[in-house]
Amino acid sequence: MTMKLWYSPASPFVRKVMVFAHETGLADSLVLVPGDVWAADPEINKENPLGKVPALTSADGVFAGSYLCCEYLDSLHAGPRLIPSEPRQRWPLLQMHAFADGIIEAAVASVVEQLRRPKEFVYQGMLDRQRAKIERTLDTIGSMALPQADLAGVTLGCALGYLEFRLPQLQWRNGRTALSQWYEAFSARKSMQATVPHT
Ligand SMILES: N[C@@H](CCC(=O)N[C@@H](CS)C(=O)NCC(=O)O)C(=O)O
Repeated sequence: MTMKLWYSPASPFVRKVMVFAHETGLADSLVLVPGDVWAADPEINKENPLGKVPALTSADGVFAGSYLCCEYLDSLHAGPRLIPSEPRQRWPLLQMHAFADGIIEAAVASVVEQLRRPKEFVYQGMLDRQRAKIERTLDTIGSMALPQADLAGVTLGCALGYLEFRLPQLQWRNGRTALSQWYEAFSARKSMQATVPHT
């Protein structure tokens, strides 16, 4: 059974779904459909009214947003769940996922502010606010148990990869040795190597 993944090569949320698909052995079931979310009338709007990538068009319907896409993919494979249901595993994992996902949100907001707005409308106060969120959350994550290759690990890997790709000036690794070592190991995984972002 193939599914359509509405896709953009630079989107960290799309990468999250693709890495998740690799980790669950489902990558070959995905057909990547470029979704130009910044075009005037993108095709994607017909299937995802939010006009955002990622969205997954499947036999069971269209799933919008990276979390739901991953949750759906997790229901399709026979291996260990990457989003476990057992409460002692589930809640810490979802807490880490929320922090890592929030870093992606803040980073994407900064990039949109810088790349999509006319220069005269770029608001430095907004950029500073997003940067502070990213710094605080990285420090919080650094004090937590770092994840395995589950939903939380996949999301954290994509978040850190996106910071390096789009916001290298943040130098997120400075003073964060353990997190940096975790990322080195995680980004060497096949799933991450197969999904390196590009413009
Ligand atoms: N919460 C969503 C966020 C998705 C998102 O913001 N995608 C961006 C690309 S990285 C997008 O499509 N932006 C277009 C827009 O906001 O109109 C998710 O987890 O997938």
